[in-house]
Amino acid sequence: MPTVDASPVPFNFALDRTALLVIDMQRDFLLPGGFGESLGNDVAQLRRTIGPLTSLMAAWRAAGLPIIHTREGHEPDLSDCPPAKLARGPMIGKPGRFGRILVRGEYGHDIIDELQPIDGEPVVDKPGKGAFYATELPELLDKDGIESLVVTGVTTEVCVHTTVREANDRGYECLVLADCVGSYFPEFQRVGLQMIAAQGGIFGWVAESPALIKEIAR
Ligand code: TIU
Repeated sequence: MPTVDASPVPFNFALDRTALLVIDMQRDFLLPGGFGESLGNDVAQLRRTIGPLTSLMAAWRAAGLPIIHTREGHEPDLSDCPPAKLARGPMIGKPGRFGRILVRGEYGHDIIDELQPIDGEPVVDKPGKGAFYATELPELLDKDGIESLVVTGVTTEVCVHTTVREANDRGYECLVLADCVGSYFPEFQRVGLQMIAAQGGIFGWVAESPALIKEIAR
């Protein structure tokens, strides 16, 4: 069984029971001029994940292992956006530089060019922060007998954390890759990762992607 050097202890996983989750690597969050930047955020904090994720996805695909992508967003009529979310996110559905913000089918809602899914890789559209809520993800994982998740994407303390917490409560083991997750806020990145591995791995493990790539290439 492959073992990855990780915090708080090495992470062991079965290759045929592990999926790579790539969370919300969407133009709205990552592109200069997009929704994230329009809120005053520094997209460079997220864009540092693109290089490591490109390498990881290439290695993962070469090994024939499953990748599942997610996107946060809503139906064009926003019927799946709770009023409470809209009240604190009034930009949702409004025109942005890359189309209506966080609306399915818009250019900004889709995944950045560098990390586009290839044929056969599911893309899970989610109305919430967590990838398990109101999505087909549970069935996708069940179908393939997945027990462990390698979690990547943005943002560390929002959609990545929510998904890792949901996954924990459902019995999945989660390895979060520090260089493949990003937050607009360096402090949240640092503490968000600490929170995963604290207390003996209360939510899972944290590692760097080269340590994982080394294992799957063997
Ligand atoms: N994908 C994700 O994290 N959605 C967010 O809303 N992130 C923020 O940091 N706002």
